[in-house]
Amino acid sequence: MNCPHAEAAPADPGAGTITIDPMVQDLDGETTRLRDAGALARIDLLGVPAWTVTRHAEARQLLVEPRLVKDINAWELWQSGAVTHAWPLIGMIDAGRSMFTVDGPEHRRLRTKTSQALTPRRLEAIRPDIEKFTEELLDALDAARGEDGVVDLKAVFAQPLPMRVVGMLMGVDESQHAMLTRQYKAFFSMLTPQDERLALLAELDVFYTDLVREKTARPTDDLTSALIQAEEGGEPLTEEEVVGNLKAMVAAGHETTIGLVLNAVRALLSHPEQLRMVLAGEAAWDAVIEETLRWDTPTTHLLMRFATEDIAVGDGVIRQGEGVVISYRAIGRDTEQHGPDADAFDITRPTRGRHMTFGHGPHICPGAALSRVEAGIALPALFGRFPGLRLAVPDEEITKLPVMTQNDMAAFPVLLD
Ligand code: STR
Repeated sequence: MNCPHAEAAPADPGAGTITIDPMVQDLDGETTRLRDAGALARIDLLGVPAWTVTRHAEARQLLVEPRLVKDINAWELWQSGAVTHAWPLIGMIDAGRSMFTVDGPEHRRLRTKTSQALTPRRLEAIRPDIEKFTEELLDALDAARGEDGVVDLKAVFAQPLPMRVVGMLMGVDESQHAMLTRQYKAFFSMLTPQDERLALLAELDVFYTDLVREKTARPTDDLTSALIQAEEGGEPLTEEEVVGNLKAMVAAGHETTIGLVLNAVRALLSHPEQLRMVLAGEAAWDAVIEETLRWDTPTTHLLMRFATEDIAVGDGVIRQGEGVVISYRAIGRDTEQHGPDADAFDITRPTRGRHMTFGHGPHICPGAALSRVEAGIALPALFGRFPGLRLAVPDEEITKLPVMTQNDMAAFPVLLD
């Protein structure tokens, strides 16, 4: 195969292949097509072929499969030079050495400290801080109302809250939050030219390396300092490893929780009877959070894992050297797992908690409990302060950003009362 992401028109991906739309014009349609294509589907990612897993049971199998690894060097298209840094999605895979990119015993070494810092018990200590950030941002929301009463719930509330939380955890100064938000927005957007994306990633590397050096010289009470001081299995993490973990934590902690909060608000506003139930105390906020995680996952596609041997899945085979994506949004809509009405948002659904949105196996999201705490504070506080909250535009006018891996709204204009 020659350069698959060349400027020229992409080669015909072939029959049975689903082309993932970089402009995300019809996410629900794409999710349905993926689910209906079978447990293992062929996809095209900007000219690069891959497999994706679209069903719960098969994903569960593959996520504990030791012959499926994160190391990009196991990818035949990378080894052959068919995929290079010119491919716009390369930053999702070639993200530096961290718990996100390493498997096996080394992975455990890279991850232990972080997962220990994010247990439900440890998180109780920062609950008051999250509550305080939430109240401050609700005040900001009130104040940001335009002449017409409209305010963007994303820009003013859902986006800054997780950044403040992960910033506090990792020791990133508030003066840097706006810069990071801007950089990640450009990183994820497919409208950003690839040379700009590579340049901003290099800038972020400098920023995070400086931060790690600063925390090495003057440790403070944050997870970055703890990672620097950690000795897992007698071996301290290298600077590159601390930087990698810090990057992964900030990117993941910031980006995904925005989606969780906004998708929950959107689902409730378009299902008023269920909103009424929660506000009347007839259903729990936890039920809203779990059903949102299942029905409208913040991560649409997780890139990527590579087969070190041929692996049989369902009635297909992933060949050695091929790449595998996990399509979490389709997995949440699996009718085998959630019943024939899997496409319906229903907070009373018995299987709402039996989703796999945080993954499974060794790489299962270490921030899962944190995101539940954040959403569990933000949602009741938002509707408590503004019980008449409603969309300022028809729901169909809410558009997705051109982001291939994340489920990201462009904006969420609301009226507060
Ligand atoms: C973004 C770019 C970067 O510098 C580091 C990472 C590693 C962690 C990744 C992150 C990425 C993209 C979003 C991810 C996150 C882990 C969880 C999050 C994939 C590649 C999810 O969307 C689940």
